[in-house]
Amino acid sequence: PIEVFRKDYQPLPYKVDTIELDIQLEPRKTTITTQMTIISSSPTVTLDGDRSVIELQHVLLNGTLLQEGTDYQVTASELTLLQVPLHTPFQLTIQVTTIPEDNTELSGLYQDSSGMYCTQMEAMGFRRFTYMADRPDQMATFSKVRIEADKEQYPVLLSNGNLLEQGSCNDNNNRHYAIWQDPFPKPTYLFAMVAGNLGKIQDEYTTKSGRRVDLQIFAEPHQTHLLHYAMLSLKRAMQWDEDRYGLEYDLDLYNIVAVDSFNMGAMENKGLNVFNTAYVLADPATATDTDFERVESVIGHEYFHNWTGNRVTCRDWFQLTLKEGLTVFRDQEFSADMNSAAVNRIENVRALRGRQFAEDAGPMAHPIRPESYISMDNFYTATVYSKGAEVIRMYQTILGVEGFNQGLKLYLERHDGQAVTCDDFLQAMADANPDIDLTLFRRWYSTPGTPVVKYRGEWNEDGTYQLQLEQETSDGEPLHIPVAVGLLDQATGEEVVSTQVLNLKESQQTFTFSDLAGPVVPSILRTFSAPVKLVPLEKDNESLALAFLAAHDTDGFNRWEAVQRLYTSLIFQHLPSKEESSSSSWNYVEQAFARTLDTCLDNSDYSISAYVLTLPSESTLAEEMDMIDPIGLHQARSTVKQQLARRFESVLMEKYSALTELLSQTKELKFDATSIGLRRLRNVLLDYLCSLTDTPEERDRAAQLAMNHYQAATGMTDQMAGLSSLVSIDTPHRQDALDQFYQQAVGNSLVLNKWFTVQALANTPNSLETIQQLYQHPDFTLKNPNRVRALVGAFTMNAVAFHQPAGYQFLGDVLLAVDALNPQLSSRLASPLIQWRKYVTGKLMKEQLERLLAQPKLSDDLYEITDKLA
Ligand code: BAL
Ligand code: ZN
Repeated sequence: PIEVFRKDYQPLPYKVDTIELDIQLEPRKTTITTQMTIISSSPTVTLDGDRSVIELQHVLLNGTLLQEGTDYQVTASELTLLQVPLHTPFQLTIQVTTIPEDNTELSGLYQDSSGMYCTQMEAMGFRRFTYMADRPDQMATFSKVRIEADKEQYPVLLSNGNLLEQGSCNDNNNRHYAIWQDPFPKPTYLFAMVAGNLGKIQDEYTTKSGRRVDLQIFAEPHQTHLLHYAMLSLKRAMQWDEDRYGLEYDLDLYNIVAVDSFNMGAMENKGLNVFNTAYVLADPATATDTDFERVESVIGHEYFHNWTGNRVTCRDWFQLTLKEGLTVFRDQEFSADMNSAAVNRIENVRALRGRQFAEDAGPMAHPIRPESYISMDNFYTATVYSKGAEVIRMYQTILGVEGFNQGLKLYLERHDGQAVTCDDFLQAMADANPDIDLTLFRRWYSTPGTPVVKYRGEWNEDGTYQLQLEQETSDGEPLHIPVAVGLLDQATGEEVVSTQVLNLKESQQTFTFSDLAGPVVPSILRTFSAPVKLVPLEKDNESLALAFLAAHDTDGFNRWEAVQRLYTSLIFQHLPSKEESSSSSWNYVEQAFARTLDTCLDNSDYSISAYVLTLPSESTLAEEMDMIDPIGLHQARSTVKQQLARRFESVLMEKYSALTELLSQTKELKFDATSIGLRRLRNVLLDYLCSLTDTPEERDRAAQLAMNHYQAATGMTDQMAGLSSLVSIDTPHRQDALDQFYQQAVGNSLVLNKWFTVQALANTPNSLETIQQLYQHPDFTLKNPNRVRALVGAFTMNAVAFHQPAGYQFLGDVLLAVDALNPQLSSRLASPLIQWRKYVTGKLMKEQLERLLAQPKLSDDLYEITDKLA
């Protein structure tokens, strides 16, 4: 495997100006003819092409057939033209053939399980389609894309841009063609084509400058009724980008296609987004509230890429966060505006801590702008995406919303139509805000690891409060960290200093607040103003301060955070290695829990209450431990959950019933923030109540409650909540419900995925056996990434099933099987193993990695992440 370094970037010595493609689709032999105009300052021109999937037929230069050996050479990954005209444009024609049916990597041109043809070119799929300069700084105009296929099997033929022409083929009446043209020059990774038997829904949107845009969303014909929420989300996203940033859509047509077999969530190809069905199909009967929220955010995300990604793209793949961090930030802001900002922030921080912090602490830790890669596919990570979005958010925190918006405007104006770098982004932000020094901020792009910020406060009788902040980073050098702080009066709980942003730029800095009437309690890192870990320098009164913040903080995020910290400390006291727990920890948790539960119906922040009542996830907790005992951690968390359930059983039941009553008042299932919040809260209460299963009577009660919840459910959210509780209880209802759910899932791949997942996550002693049986189920297939993630991905999150010798062995077996088909998928699934060093069972996990490394045919993707054993 070859490692590529950021420092080695070189511009191409030639430019491909225009590209014409002719694609003759046949499952066993598709022929692709490319004509391009090139101008070169070098006598040799090297194009990328993957000989394992494409077969070169011929090469013509200005119409003359070239000879292999004398005129060009082909290796496994390149085609080199040995003598081309210098400084004058020439025409190159290349014909290749490929077998889409055999392309199980789902990169390049492939066939989905329904038989539809589709493409996925990011990051380096185009070289699996034909020979080309397959890199993002090479932007060409795709002036003509002609797709030809069987008329009956593939009535819909799509590509980027505008449809110029379509019709029957003169020489064969069974075949038809379509010709597309994209006026915007683009890199190869944004090219797409689709051919299939598809249904669609359509609508239109008029931009604020009056452009009428036709909107079409395609799916398999029996799925089109599931596309309406995506359409609504698309129109909202178009409107929001105009309102918030003044950005309008730039073509007359916006197409989206839903594909069942897809490695990523979705893809922002210019004018033709391709979506994983999981992020576009949704209706109340088949999708949960979380699914609906994801559809809205991913539709938004891909739409927002049209400016941040497509109009201005990346110079090289090391700059991926330039478009991804920025676009995730934009989709987060969109979701916050459409729903609740506080809820959205909590959800995003939960996700960041659960995944990105672990990445930053593991062997694949990398800065948001990586320095090297073997397989770029391995760097579509939580670090590049989610931490990248946090870095963008910090610009906004430091510069203010107005300053940030000016910077973004300048960036897009200055670089429209270009492929640029993260440095160019920072420069635009700096130039638009000359009064603010961003010199040190640049280090966020090159520093891996999660910084730790430590604090200590001191109240002085002269009415001042001194807050001492220290930072620890992976390289020992300081970062520019915006720390949002407010102060609360210790006696009254009132906020006496509202949120201010402190610019922490040194290893240690002290900030002084004056004119205070009395002692204060600080609320630090409000709304999670930087992606850091916050810890007190003195632990003595930490719990007391957290309990105070849990009760009084005006910042909703930090109130939630304070309760999470209290839970964490209590759970850690229940680890097998700890001898005793302190009663004060329990008292603080009990008070915070009681207060939240008592008032949870008093205002409409139901989602916030739900999240405050939810214990931190095992992955978030694990992130705070030097050495992880996964089973001990699982048990400690379960113990605290049960203690809370037992202590508050009657109030939990009372609120559960009140929520049932409230929800039953609206006949129609609604998806606004309030209705989602009501369901979310009720399902958290259900989860607590169903954790009480120690005696046969308790088990019966829990099973009955879960079964009733499941059967009375009016939508998928409640159905899944009931079923999730039920599958972890030893009761005959369990299999009945699973069988019933399976019947309901027949014919709907996404619902069937849920059936697999709910069982893979079940908290039962024999869950591994169940999972292994499901792996043999006729509906299980390694060819559909969603199905694999639904079973195997979920399995790795089930501590009891996964963290045992047979569990590691099973994952090793699966990885070998998946790697032979789809390396992008195998390398993703392997990520739980690579954290082996932090686990008490690490030796066993490492053995599986060694086993993989000993395989002669391991993919580069899997090799890169497993080869970190030393
Ligand atoms: N560009 C890959 C998919 C996405 O992040 O939108
Ligand atoms: Zn993206």
